[in-house]
This record gives sequence, structure tokens and C-alpha cells, in this order.
Amino acid sequence: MSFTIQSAQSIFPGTLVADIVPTVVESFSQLNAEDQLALLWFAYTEMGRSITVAAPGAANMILAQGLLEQIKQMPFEAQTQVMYDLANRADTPLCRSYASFTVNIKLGFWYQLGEWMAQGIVAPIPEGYKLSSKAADVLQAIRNADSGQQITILRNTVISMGFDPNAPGSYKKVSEPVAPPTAPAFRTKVTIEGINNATVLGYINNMNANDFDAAVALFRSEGALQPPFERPIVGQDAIRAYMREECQGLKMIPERGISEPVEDGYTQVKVTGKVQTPWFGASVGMNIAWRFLIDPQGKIFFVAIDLLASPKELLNLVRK
Ligand code: 45D
Repeated sequence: MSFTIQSAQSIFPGTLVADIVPTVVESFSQLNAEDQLALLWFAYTEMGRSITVAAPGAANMILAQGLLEQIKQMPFEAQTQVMYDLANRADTPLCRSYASFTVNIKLGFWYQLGEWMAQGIVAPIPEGYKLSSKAADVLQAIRNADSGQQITILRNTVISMGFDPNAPGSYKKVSEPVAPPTAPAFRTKVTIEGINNATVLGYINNMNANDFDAAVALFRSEGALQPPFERPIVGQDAIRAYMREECQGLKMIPERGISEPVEDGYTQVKVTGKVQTPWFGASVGMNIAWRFLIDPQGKIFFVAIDLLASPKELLNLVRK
């Protein structure tokens, strides 16, 4: 038998992922807009006591500036309506613009609104706002998650807001500028306990250097990358577009792994470790696994990135 993208998805089936993320995001989406905004506000401010979010780079913010200025000029009531519209995915020009932003610009947009809400420039959540009991349950579930899971929940609720007339994942996006790769002299090289596979090491080192062309060149032309809780992104061009949008400034800190030959000259490799996002830097280390399937030519046929259920999973390197 030969591998397909679909069969590759189930390598290392014993990997326990953080199911809490899609579960909480789903219950969140069933709340009304008022509860959604208040809940995010409470979650975000509570999290802010233990972890700090970094201000987005100015270059990124320029792309959201038009909408932000427009909102800033509005009376409180209209500002609140805009936020409800975003949460309700209403078909308005503003919600369409928002949906055309990349993930980081959406996050930067809310970062700014959050700052303005705290300063009283944008309509705050009414003092003493009482969450419905369903919303209170969702907030409690978020409190019970680890910090890497919490920021993933926040991110995933924010990116689904607004109104997108196009199919999701169509890459006609307003995108941020791409920083040049790190110069050779300043690159770091990881070591991974149990792994000396050149493709895997090259993948991590190139990603850490923001060298997406070199990272993509390690994939087979019809290879695939599957982000946490998403479908595989197939083909080198789609993977490159995705990386330019979502992988700038990530710091990957793999720790250990296991590698073994499988059918037809393929090799499966599982690596566990941490990844840091530039939004939270070293204050949040997300526990993740990379599950690679390498073809007989040493190219990446498939890699899945999983957000792990618990730190204990970092040690789960069993094959079956
Ligand atoms: O509605 O190897 C208010 C891949 C209230 C690639 C608010 C990867 C009202 C390949 C508070 C104002 C990328 C898959 C809202 C590896 C309201 C690869 C604001 C993995 C919305 C390793 C809320 C990378 C705000 C990973 C401001 C796993 C929320 C990266 C801000 C993960 C939330 C990155 C922010 C994550 C969340 C970043 C800034 C999870 C950022 C999350």
C-alpha cells in the first residue's frame, strides 16, 4: 500500500490533543454576541494578570488603522454595535473588511480595541455585566485550560468573527509584510533527543530563521501541512502562503522524538516540544507534537502539528 494524505493523518494515533479547544470554541459560538464580548473581555483581562501580550508591530497595525480610526470616531452605541456585528458575523462593509485581514491583523485590531476599551475611548463592557450561566460555564472551562490552550481558544474565536463572502482558506487576503529570513551567521540550530533526521532538523531550523522558501523546499510538491484543529494545507504554494501569513516570528523548541521506518521506504517521526508565539513570547510555551511522514527521497509528505492535551503528552512517544 502507498500513503495518501488521508492515511498519513493517522500516524502516531496515540497522540492526545487538546480537545478542550474545539469544544470550548463551539460552546462559545452558541452564546449571544453580548455574552461573547463580555466573556472575551473577562478571559483576556484575567489572563493578563499572569501573561503579557506584546504590542503588535507598527507595520501590521497600519493595515487595520482605517477601520480602527473609523470606530474610534463613533459614539459608544455605534461602537458596541460594530462589536456585536463582528461577533454575529453580520454582512456589513466593516465586517467584510475585517474578514479580509490575516490572523495577525485581526488579533492586532482587537488588541487595539481592548486597549481603547480599558482607556474609555471605546465602549467598555458595562460594569457589573452578568454573564448568562452558559457563558459563565464557558469562562470557567477557559480558566481550567493551560495558558497555551487559553490563547489558542482566544485566537480561534477572534479569527472566525466578521463576514467572509469567500470560502475560508482562500488566500486572497490583506496580508502583512514578510520579514526577511535571519542571516546565516545569526541562525540557531536545534538538537532533538533521539532524532538525527536531516529533513526534520532542517525544517525546524529554517522555520526558526523565518526562511519559509527553504522550509517549503523540504516538502514534496504535493505534500501537506496540518495545523492544530485544521484540515491539511496541500501543495508547496499553499504551504508557503500559509507560512508567510502565520509563521513569522514563531520560536520552535523541540525536545525529543522517535523515528522509525514504515512501509514503502517511508519514515515516520514524532517530535514533541514547545512553540512560542511572538504575541506572548517566552511567557507562554505551547506543548505541541509534530508528526512527520518522510518519503523515500527524504521529502516531507505530511506533517501534522498538534496542540497537546497536557504536559504529560510531551513524553508520549509510543508508535501505536
Ligand atoms: O470581542 O511547525 C476583547 C504552525 C473583548 C506551522 C477582545 C505551527 C472583546 C507549522 C478583550 C477586547 C503555525 C501550525 C475581543 C508550527 C472581544 C509549525 C480581544 C504552530 C476579541 C509549530 C481579544 C504554531 C484579544 C502555533 C486581543 C501553535 C485576543 C502557534 C488576543 C500558536 C489573542 C499561536 C491573541 C497562538 C492570541 C497565538 C494575541 C495560539 C494569540 C495566539
